[in-house]
Amino acid sequence: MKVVLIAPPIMDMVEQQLRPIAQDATRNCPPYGLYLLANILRERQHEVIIVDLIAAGTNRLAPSSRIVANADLIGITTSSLSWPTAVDVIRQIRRLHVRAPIVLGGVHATMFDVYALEHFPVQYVIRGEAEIALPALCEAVERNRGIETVPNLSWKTKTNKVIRNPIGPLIESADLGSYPLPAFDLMPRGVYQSLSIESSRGCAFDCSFCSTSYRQSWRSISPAIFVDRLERTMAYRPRTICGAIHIVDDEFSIKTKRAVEIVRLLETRHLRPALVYDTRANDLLDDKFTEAIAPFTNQFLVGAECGYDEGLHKIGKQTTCAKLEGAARKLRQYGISQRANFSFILGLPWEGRQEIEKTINFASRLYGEYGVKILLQGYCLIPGSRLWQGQREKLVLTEPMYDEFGFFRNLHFWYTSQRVSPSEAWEIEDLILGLQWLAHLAHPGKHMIQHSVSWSLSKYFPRSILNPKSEYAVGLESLRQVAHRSRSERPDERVAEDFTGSRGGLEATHVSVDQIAAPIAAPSSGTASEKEPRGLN
Ligand code: B12
Ligand SMILES: C[S@@+](CC[C@H](N)C(=O)[O-])C[C@H]1O[C@@H](n2cnc3c(N)ncnc32)[C@H](O)[C@@H]1O
Ligand code: SF4
Repeated sequence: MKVVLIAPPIMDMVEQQLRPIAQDATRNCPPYGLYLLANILRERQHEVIIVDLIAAGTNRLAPSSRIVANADLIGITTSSLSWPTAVDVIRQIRRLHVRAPIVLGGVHATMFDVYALEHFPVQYVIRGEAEIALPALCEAVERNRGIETVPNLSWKTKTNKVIRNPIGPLIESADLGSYPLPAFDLMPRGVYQSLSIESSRGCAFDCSFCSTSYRQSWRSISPAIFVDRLERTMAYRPRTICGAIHIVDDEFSIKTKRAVEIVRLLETRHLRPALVYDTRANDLLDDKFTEAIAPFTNQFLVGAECGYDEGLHKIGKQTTCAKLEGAARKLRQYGISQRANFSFILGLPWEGRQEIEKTINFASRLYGEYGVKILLQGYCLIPGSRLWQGQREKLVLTEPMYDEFGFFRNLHFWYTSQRVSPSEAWEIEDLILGLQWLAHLAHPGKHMIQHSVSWSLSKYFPRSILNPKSEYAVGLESLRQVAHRSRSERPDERVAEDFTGSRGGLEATHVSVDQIAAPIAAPSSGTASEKEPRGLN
């Protein structure tokens, strides 16, 4: 059958235009899962077309409308940040009067399968792994029977009742490497920075902020099979911009001994990939691993998260600040500290200004002493984490809140996730800006401290309106100004009118003593003794 697989990018309004943002603006690597599924289906003789809207940098389906119109099944991959684009794509498909069934997959649809089926014109959701489920669905759709036996499938009956088939067994380690490589031949040339490859699936940990799918469940491809796959993947490097290979594992070095075995195989086979991967500080403390991986490292991310032990403990990170610092020291020793990105989270739900500053100070010390890059990321309420689930259970957060473009700068998210006031948040921004400036002087052009200001902060609480020295009256104060009669008409009235000075603070010397003493409810432009409302006659 003809299957069209669609990858929607994360988008938002930038300069009044809907544009790809975040990682999808830089197109780090192709979506591994979608390209992998394409080849699994091709192996079963299905005709597959990938409509890679991440690569195309758009949400517009129009250029692919004929392809979509000819499909027998349309698959869309989803993450929470790209979900608004997926919603838009679903609507475009139906506006084209395409009736082919739509199947959703990926982390967002897995979490919200019932919601998606009940609220959007889609027929199927595959929850979790789709290597077995998607070919089974294609077969069932082709034969028009057997839907009830497709593992992991949620689907709608003719009467629109949602049925959730049972989840099939997880793919075992022995089978994880038995699938074909992703369909990199379908990947457009010169668009993605690097290629993607999987060496293991899942993570042994369960950090409270993290939304990864397979927690406390880790499976891996054997080093020999992985290196074979890596060598075959490397053949596609000329299709990318920088030729690096991004290992998409949650935690590549969870078993450092295994990672060292992989490096030894690369050495014996004279392979020299430039690897991008995620690792943990605890793993980097193992000299054998860090020394071995160093020459193959292009970039890597270390989930550092907090600059104080209590925070690390609350997250369940199973590490300490001493270990984070030990890891940074080792990286300097092996000469790869500048390739490390220590990722910290600012504004976790329990954090006030003091905790945030502890993290910033600790992070900048790691940069200053050991030369690692630091990423300071504002805490984001992304569905799927333990922290998020707590809020969902209290109905503070709900599924529809993630349907619209720009949901991440929704003010509701700001209030439900922040403990600092907007003014404090700007003071923290100033601190970071100062550090960034120093880092720029020491390492020009290297962006050693990366951070971006929260969208809600800059949109809803711009510095200009928070500045207490602002010289203009606002809101009710403005209304009161326009309501005043002139001084000549009411010579006895002592008004708090100052068009040139500042509002509030010590400089507001025109405010009368009566006014300061007056109860809050009294009109500010009159004295407390005036009982009659003015301006009604
Ligand atoms: C590698 C990775 C990246 C890479 C590459 C992304 C890419 N283009 O592939 C980079 C660094 C660029 C990245 C960026 C981001 N990521 Co990321 N990323 C991952 C990671 C670690 C692996 C993804 C992966 O390839 N897995 C392996 C494949 C095989 O699994 P899969 O994609 O889930 O696909 C399987 C199923 O889901 C399903 N499936 C998938 N698609 C489809 C489609 C159909 C039709 C069907 C039927 C089935 C199906 O079948 C596949 C095979 O079993 C995941 C965590 C994880 N373990 O999944 C986080 C993860 C997906 N990322 C996450 C986040 C938050 C981000 C960023 C927003 C980070 C940021 N601050 O900018 C960006 C957003 C990018 C984007 N487009 O969404 C979150 C998403 C949470 C959520 N609720 O959506 C995750 C879960 C990480 C986490 N710990 O919380 N990411
Ligand atoms: C995908 S995570 C995993 C990193 C790696 N597996 C580890 O644990 O070391 C990458 C980093 O993004 C940041 N991050 C993840 N979820 C976040 C969220 N909800 N809000 C802000 N930052 C987040 C964290 O700093 C995290 O370490
Ligand atoms: S943050 Fe990293 S270590 Fe923690 S659960 Fe997520 S992937 Fe695993």
